[in-house]
Amino acid sequence: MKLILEVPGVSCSHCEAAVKSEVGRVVGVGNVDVDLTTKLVTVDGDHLDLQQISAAIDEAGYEVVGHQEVR
Ligand SMILES: [Cu+2]
Repeated sequence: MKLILEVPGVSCSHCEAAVKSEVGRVVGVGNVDVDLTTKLVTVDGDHLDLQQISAAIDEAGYEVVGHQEVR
């Protein structure tokens, strides 16, 4: 499955690295893509937990303002 999260706070490669690092530690996460233009974080993996992923993004210092799940 895939989770697409709206994270308006990401603005540069440092933000991208911070988000990828924190989200990458969440169980089940395979790939993490951060689009700095659209401000969308796309997470691929198995049995992804939205709460855990949101918490990881929060931990990195950013806020999730919306999400979409693609199966
Ligand atoms: Cu930045």
